Amino acid sequence: MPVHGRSIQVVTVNRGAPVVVSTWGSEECVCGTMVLMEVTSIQSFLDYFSKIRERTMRVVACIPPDKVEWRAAAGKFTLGDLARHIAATERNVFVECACGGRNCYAGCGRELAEGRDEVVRFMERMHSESMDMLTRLSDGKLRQKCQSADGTPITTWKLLRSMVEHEVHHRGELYAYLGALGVSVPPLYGFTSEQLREIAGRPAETGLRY
Ligand code: NI
Repeated sequence: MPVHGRSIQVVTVNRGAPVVVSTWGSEECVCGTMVLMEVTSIQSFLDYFSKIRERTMRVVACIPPDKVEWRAAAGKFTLGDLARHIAATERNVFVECACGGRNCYAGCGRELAEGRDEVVRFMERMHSESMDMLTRLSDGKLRQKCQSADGTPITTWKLLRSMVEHEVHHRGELYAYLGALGVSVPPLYGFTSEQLREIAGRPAETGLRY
């Protein structure tokens, strides 16, 4: 049974009974482990998205200036491509479409921003424009249809949800490529795997930083 509300909630099903497990939302479950996320408040989404982007920017800041256009293999995105791609798709695909426009993505090449500092500034500019546009989106609009990248109708909140997954996917590539280059990168939530093991089961002192 779905649980709906203005806030974003996570719901799972335990032997058929819905259980709210956090402030993120689930609409339906087909088994005891599957949880879907529903975005019902633009402000809650923007708060969440801001934190996602902060963690992405921490990784981008680790790209060595002389490795911005390094690529793992022919045909793969360079590190700079990945950063520019996150920003360009955010602004020109996801947010443009969520706000009633059409996909106007024009690639993620170095002509958009050259060098690590310029890439960071490009990302900040795209994100700032995107946040300004999304701030004007009403909660009601989240439930209405817009166009996806290929023009297919999609519910606006589902498109915004996919923007987050898309960013996280490419952030993971940044982590992997930087790791392969031997660059030290920040743990996602401030703890390494070893630290997580060490603190497991201890009384709470400081929470994970979501
Ligand atoms: Ni992509």
